[in-house]
Amino acid sequence: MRSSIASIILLVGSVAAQTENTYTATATRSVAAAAATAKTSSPTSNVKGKAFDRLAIIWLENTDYDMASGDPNLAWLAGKGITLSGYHAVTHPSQPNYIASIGGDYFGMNHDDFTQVDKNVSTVIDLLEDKGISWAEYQEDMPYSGFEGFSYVNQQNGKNDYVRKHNPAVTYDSNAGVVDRLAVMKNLTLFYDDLESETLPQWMFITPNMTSDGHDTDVTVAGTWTRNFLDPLLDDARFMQNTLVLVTFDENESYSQQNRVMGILVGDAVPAELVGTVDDTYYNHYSEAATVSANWDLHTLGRFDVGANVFRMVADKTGDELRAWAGEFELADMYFNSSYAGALNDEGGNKRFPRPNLDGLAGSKRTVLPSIRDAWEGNPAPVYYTTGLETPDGQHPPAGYAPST
Ligand SMILES: *[C@@H]1O[C@H](CO)[C@@H](O)[C@H](O)[C@H]1NC(C)=O
Ligand SMILES: *[C@@H]1O[C@H](CO)[C@@H](O)[C@H](O)[C@H]1NC(C)=O
Ligand SMILES: *[C@@H]1O[C@H](CO)[C@@H](O)[C@H](O)[C@H]1NC(C)=O
Ligand SMILES: *[C@@H]1O[C@H](CO)[C@@H](O)[C@H](O)[C@H]1NC(C)=O
Ligand SMILES: *[C@H]1O[C@H](CO)[C@@H](O)[C@H](O)[C@H]1NC(C)=O
Repeated sequence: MRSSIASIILLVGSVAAQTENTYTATATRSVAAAAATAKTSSPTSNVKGKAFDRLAIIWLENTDYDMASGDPNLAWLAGKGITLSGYHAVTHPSQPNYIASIGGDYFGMNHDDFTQVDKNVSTVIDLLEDKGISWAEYQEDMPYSGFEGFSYVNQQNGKNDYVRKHNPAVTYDSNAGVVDRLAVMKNLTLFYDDLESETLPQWMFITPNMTSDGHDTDVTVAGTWTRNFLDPLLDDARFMQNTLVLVTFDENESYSQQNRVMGILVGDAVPAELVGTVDDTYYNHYSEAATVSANWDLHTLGRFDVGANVFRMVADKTGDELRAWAGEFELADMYFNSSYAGALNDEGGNKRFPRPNLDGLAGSKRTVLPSIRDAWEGNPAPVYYTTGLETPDGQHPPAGYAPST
């Protein structure tokens, strides 16, 4: 009996160990087969938040602030909500920005190459599930739910469509190693199915394809796509249920300038008196996780999410204090245009994952997720996270993490 339980556990262990790189087929017949059999699910929940009950995050690509705010469709959208004029990306190129937004760091990443982040690194997904908050990703033109491959091109014209580098959840093995998590990484077609059946989750990350998001095109295409997507939803009661929508960009296009991007908040969760206003508070991609933790009273990752400013309209309701950049280095001297060293940097330097800050966050309103504490307690890795909002960049790296070039 004992030995059969042990062998079942071993079997489960070996299946789980492969889950993160099983679903990669792109040949036409395999895609058809996978599309027919891939597990897809639409769990729902109704956990009340302090400022919103649903969050939809939409990321567009590579656009300077002035270009974004000058686009007529994005300007139209901004007029329906709050413009975030002090929102910053964290480095270049794309991929590290995406992984930072859910992981609280980019761990030195300086590339868009195929990456699997170690299983022991947690993300916002762990924070949400801990409190029973449903989530999903909607990745336009992902060939089937839970696809783990590097990319999938348009089958008619061979152009780029889906890319893994714009899918933050799948890049972390803590998500890709779990079948039930793969089942909620879906394509945009299934967004409309979930809308129709009123099974949209409470947290969702939406990535348009490489044409729609402006990556292979320009901000005019991205702005048009965004307006076409959101215009009907703004009046759709199946979507607007105390919903907040964040539209922003992964990074600025001009690498030689400060990596500031436009952010727009819309939705029926935006208080009427704030519609059409500009919020110039300092934010960065870590504010996305901070805002989610504040809204639903979640734990934290113990990384840069802890110090990041919570979006003001949410902070107004949660009591989180908004701070201005006050670091050793002037904000104007921070370009956030290159990466410090770290585990995911491919140019050398210190390869060690830093430990979440488990002991030095006095003054933080929230505590680190217990499972993160269990995983990292006693680990002698360096810690560079604080309760401050000031984050490093390649030219101002954390101690011990100077880039090697
Ligand atoms: C979307 O995903 C579903 C489920 O895996 C699949 O059946 C469908 O073919 C996909 N749609 C597109 C447009 O790729
Ligand atoms: C990208 O998505 C749009 C619709 O949002 C679609 O028209 C287009 O065919 C897709 N792919 C490419 C390569 O344009
Ligand atoms: C970042 O911006 C600074 C200031 O313009 C510039 O000197 C540096 O070369 C830029 N770094 C990269 C990697 O583009
Ligand atoms: C996380 O995994 C990496 C690689 O497997 C390992 O080097 C590191 O020690 C692990 N950290 C913890 C806290 O388990
Ligand atoms: C990115 O591009 C804009 C140009 O619109 C430039 O002003 C800015 O310095 C760069 N980053 C920012 C900060 O918008």
